[in-house]
Amino acid sequence: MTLVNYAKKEITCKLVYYGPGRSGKTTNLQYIYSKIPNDKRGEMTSLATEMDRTLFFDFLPVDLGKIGNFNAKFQLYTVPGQVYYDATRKLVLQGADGVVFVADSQADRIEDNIESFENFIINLKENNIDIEEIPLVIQFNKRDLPNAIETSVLKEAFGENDQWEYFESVATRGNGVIETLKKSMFLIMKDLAKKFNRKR
Ligand SMILES: Nc1nc2c(ncn2[C@@H]2O[C@H](COP(=O)(O)OP(=O)(O)O)[C@@H](O)[C@H]2O)c(=O)[nH]1
Ligand SMILES: [Mg+2]
Repeated sequence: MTLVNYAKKEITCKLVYYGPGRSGKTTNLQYIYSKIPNDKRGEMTSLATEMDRTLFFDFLPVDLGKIGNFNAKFQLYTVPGQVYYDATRKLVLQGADGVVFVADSQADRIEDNIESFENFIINLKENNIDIEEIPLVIQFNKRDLPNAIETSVLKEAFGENDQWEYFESVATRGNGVIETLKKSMFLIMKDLAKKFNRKR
């Protein structure tokens, strides 16, 4: 849910990184954290297990962009991908203004991607978010691995939609990470402008 603070001229948006376990969501946020100047970001909070898998979520506030004369702040979250953390995923998705779905390009992960995407659709519904309305960027990650399958095959697996944007990435090297983030922020701001105009 977008928060607008008129006194401080500030708009706060929520961007959620969704996807199956180990697809590279936390790696995306770590790279973003490393690239954003100190004064434009808060601390990254990760609640992880010993195994370095995200237990609850990662959280990174960034302070970027302007909408009119308002400062736009983005709160970046990741969800835990493992099947049994569904309640946490649903909670993190609550009030999302946009989603980056991080898919694992490896051939043996295709089922996991589809399962996670189906789970995403269910959790959107449970949060009363319309999949046709929410700004969505699908990121095909791990393009560096030899068993990465063609993006056209991956696209088909998700069901193509004209409104969605697609990016290829190698999150460990940072390739495609900032591009994905920028596109997602752009779509969210465009969507917000549309909503504000509708209200007037
Ligand atoms: N080869 C390769 N490994 C990656 C890439 N992105 C992430 N990883 C690795 O995949 C594992 C899981 O990444 P993580 O970000 O924790 O996944 P999450 O569960 O989605 O948060 C880690 O060992 C990462 O270093 C990538 O683009 N290429
Ligand atoms: Mg993680």
